[in-house]
Amino acid sequence: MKDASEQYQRCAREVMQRADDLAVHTEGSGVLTRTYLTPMHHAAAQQLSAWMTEAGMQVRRDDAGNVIGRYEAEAGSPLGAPALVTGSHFDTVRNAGKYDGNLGILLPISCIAAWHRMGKRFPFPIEVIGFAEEEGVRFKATLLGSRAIAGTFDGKVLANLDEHGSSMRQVMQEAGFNPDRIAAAAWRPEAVSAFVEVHIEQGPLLLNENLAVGVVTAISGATRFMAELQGLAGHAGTVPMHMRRDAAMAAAEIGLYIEQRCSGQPGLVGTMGILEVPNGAANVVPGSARFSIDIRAEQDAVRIAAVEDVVAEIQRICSKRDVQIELRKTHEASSVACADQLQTQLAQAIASSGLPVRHLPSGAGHDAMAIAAIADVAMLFVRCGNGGISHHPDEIMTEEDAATAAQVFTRFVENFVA
Ligand code: HGY
Ligand code: MN
Ligand code: MN
Repeated sequence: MKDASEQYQRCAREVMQRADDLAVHTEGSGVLTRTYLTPMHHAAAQQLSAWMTEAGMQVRRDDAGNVIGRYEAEAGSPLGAPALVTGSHFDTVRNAGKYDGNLGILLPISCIAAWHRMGKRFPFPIEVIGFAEEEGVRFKATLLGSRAIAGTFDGKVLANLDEHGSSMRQVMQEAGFNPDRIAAAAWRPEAVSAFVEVHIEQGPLLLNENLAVGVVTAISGATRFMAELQGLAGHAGTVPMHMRRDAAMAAAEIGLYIEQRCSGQPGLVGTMGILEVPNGAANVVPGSARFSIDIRAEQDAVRIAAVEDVVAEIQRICSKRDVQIELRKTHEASSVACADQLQTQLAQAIASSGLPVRHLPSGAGHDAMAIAAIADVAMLFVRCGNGGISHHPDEIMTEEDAATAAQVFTRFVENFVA
């Protein structure tokens, strides 16, 4: 037991140090921002690839930019046996925390490095995937890496432009990837026995209940839009209020409706994360505005009803204010239930580590949602500190909880039954 706990402590130290090491690959000075296929994103991919190689894995990249490490099965295992797959994303939101996504790649790499040092292998191969893009920040398209693996990548997004006017296709080609080969990069369902993702909770529940880890029951579905409003600019001092076609006020009224419509129903949330007046000025009535909408719920019917009401109200507000709107859906993912038999195995791994077992839903979206198209999925949540804050530089976790997660992940793999 002592040796094992030393193994987990060593793993945890390595994970925490590497989270810091990976955070230096950022576009922002003094903040962590790493968006899809930037030079910093490539540097992070190189670093992950090096750590995977050190851990005894064969490493490859697919044409979506995913970094994939394979830890072969023990000698004598049947050739072509399906793999236990794990991983998470290494892109980030703007001004992000260090652990969202990255933990789910670093922790399995360090556990495999320990097994490699011990010469320990399993009767099945293990694949660790660093998904290249999950957040949808640069090209307003999400889960690109996991959709490519799942065979659900929508080629239409290749035409999406970033803020500099570069298309995803162009950026991929400049990076040496062939977007027309993404479809061929999709994995066959029979190649995967299960997918388990380790991820920080990004919320306060485990912290409030003083629990280090939890088993995810389901991942909330989400619907996201970008909206461009076009009213009429005018002089702030001379245009009477009743004659205005103020795009910012239309956006504000819409935002307040979203807040009101998404309040009061457990698990339903609505967010206007982007709200901008392009080239605004204090003495000009805003002629244009743009904003995002993100609506989520554990039950798809609840989310779909809220989305329908919000879209209808947007049309009413814009027509009342004589403001034109272009509303573009940028993301839609149904809620995904985690496989019961994998939840049971994670729960057993937690219980056998002497810890209470807590099941909880995920309000955040994850790569597991996309991989669910080809395999049973499960998620192990790890406690966040600072009130559970995430998508923020104050996102924290402890080395002790990383050691606990390493122990639970190890026990899960050691006892894994497909
Ligand atoms: O938005 C999400 O839920 C995830 O962090 N991409
Ligand atoms: Mn995130
Ligand atoms: Mn994430």
